[in-house]
Amino acid sequence: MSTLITVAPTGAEHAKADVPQLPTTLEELVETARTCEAAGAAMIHLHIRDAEHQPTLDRGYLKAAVDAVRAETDLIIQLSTGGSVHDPLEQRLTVLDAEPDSCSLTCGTTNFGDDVFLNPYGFMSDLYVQAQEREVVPEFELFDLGHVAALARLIDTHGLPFGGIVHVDFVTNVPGGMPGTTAALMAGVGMLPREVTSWAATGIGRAHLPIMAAALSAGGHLRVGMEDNIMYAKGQPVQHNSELVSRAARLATEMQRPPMTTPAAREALGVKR
Ligand code: KMH
Ligand code: ZN
Repeated sequence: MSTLITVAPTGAEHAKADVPQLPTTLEELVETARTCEAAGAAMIHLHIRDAEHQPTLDRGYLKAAVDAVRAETDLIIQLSTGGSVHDPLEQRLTVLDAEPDSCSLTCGTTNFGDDVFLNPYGFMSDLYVQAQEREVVPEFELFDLGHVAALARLIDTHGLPFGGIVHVDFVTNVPGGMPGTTAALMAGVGMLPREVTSWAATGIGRAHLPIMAAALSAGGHLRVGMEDNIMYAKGQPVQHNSELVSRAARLATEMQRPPMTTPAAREALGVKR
């Protein structure tokens, strides 16, 4: 069994001024996408920044990024519908207008440090149905165990997502969400509804490596990237997202689960060709 490696290169939380190596311009994003694909990533989870390096959901910026990454790589392009904690729900739904292959769909509200990452059931439900209608494959982001129950409710209510596959990603160690421990991850995996076909995991900050090891050993897939973790090791900041992808690919290969190719990932996730 191979390993799907997703790179989340930017996120909405880190400031370019604090982390200059964060890819925020279109040129930096495309270069990052190319390098990470070569290092073993098959999917990219994108948050877009504007000319001032601030998070944006502006359709023009999103479409330009989708088009450029699509032109330059074979990566599955997943746009974040989570955006930043300040983005209004209505605008988060418009992300689908940029025609990504995949979109994130977080399955519940979470405390997010001192902020709240809002995901009321009505919003999740609208996003689920709109993704079905537009033939976009959702990746269900699970920040907490209650989110697993909400996912089951969405599937029961609306049927399977576009593509007929249910792929989830446990986002662990967000301050306010589930801890980045093997025990918490395994509790979540044990609760997954039977419709779930594959799962991945990421650990924010210092949970990055422990969660990677736990996921690899338990048959899960991986998400890595500077959205989740800006330290390669103690005292050693990440200089480029490809360092994180390369390490994930090396570990996965050693575990006899080499990186999944992009065509295999499209097949596995039910993404349109
Ligand atoms: N930036 C977080 C508030 C997602 O991409 O869907 C939400 C997030 C989840 O990153
Ligand atoms: Zn994200």
